Amino acid sequence: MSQWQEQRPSEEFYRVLDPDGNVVGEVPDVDEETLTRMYRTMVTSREFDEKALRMQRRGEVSIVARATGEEAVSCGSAAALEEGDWCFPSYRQTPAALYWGADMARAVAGMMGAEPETVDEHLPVEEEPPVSFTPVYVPLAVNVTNAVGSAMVDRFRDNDAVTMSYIGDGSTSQGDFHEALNFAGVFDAPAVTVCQNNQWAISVPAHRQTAAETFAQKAVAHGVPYDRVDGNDVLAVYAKAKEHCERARNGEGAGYIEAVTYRMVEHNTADEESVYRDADEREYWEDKDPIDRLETFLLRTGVLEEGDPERIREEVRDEIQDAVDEAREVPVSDPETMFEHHLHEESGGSWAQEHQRQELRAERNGENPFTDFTGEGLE
Ligand SMILES: Cc1ncc(C[n+]2csc(CCOP(=O)(O)OP(=O)(O)O)c2C)c(N)n1
Repeated sequence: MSQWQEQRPSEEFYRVLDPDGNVVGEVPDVDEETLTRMYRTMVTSREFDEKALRMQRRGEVSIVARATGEEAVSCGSAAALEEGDWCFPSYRQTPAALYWGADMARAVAGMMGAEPETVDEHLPVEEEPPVSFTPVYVPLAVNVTNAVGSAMVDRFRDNDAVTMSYIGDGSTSQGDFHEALNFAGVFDAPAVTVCQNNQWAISVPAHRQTAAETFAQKAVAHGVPYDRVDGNDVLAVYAKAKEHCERARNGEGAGYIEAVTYRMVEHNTADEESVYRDADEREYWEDKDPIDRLETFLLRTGVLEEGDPERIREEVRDEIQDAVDEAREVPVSDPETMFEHHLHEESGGSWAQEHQRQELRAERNGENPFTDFTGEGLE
């Protein structure tokens, strides 16, 4: 018996395609090439997740947080960005990075534990993506404060760049999120914040996360214009993200989107979802799969032809396999590099850091790692 039953969100949100792929709203002005790129990105992300999971099960990767079922949110919103813009992702925005051409082999090498320096040395960047991505943020909500600060820099410099950041439903309970949105509202920062409401924050369902009716309402208090969209409808996400980006680019200030989607898999590979949620929930959401929805639309409109989906899936599987093969060639980083580039490095490191370094050295020398370290000599 699950501890919680998710309460289905109201469907009072902006939608272009219904779950069966029928057009029920205004189709945004997107050319065929972009539509195909969105589709391919979402398929790539899904296949990438599957591959990463298999690598995790084999012990090649320590932990994986998949975007499965949520691909339309970050793909549709990132597609609204333009060259020169900024993206501050959290850990579930693989599709945003893939849309803008992130190098897969470099990403896999990082997941396999290679330090950035090792990755740079063995898989140097060949071409920077036209949109700048910060590294993935794990401490929740700090990416939103950082994004708003970065957006202000562009404003002060009269750059017309837009900065987009992502936050989960649970993370909107963090103070940083409110500080960021408040600042963005007051100072008209060209920052668009996307709340990827996937119904769960690990084991806490959305309805236990807030007493507000929707996560979109959280923007009201901060005076930031907002929209609530069907997060499994990539065209709806794109259309609203485009509007918010254009407003921000024209100096009209910040924007906020709540995209309602569903985490179709576990929180990450260290989680066991059956402990806290019922299996039938997933069936309900599987019918709303964002990839199937776009695929139906593209086949009906002739953007994709019979056989294209299978061909694309095969192509991306090969691409992913090539990237994994490349990443496997990257040598293991020296474990001691984890102590480098810390804030206190110049003063010799903190006592705790130095202690850990000594323990690691002892262990690697086959000695007792539980050293009796006094910290003498440290400032
Ligand atoms: C500041 C901070 N507190 C706690 C955590 C531990 N933590 C990692 S993910 C997570 C849940 C996040 O849920 P949500 O924001 O809904 O995003 P989702 O994982 O569902 O995409 C928590 C509490 C963290 N990473 N950072």
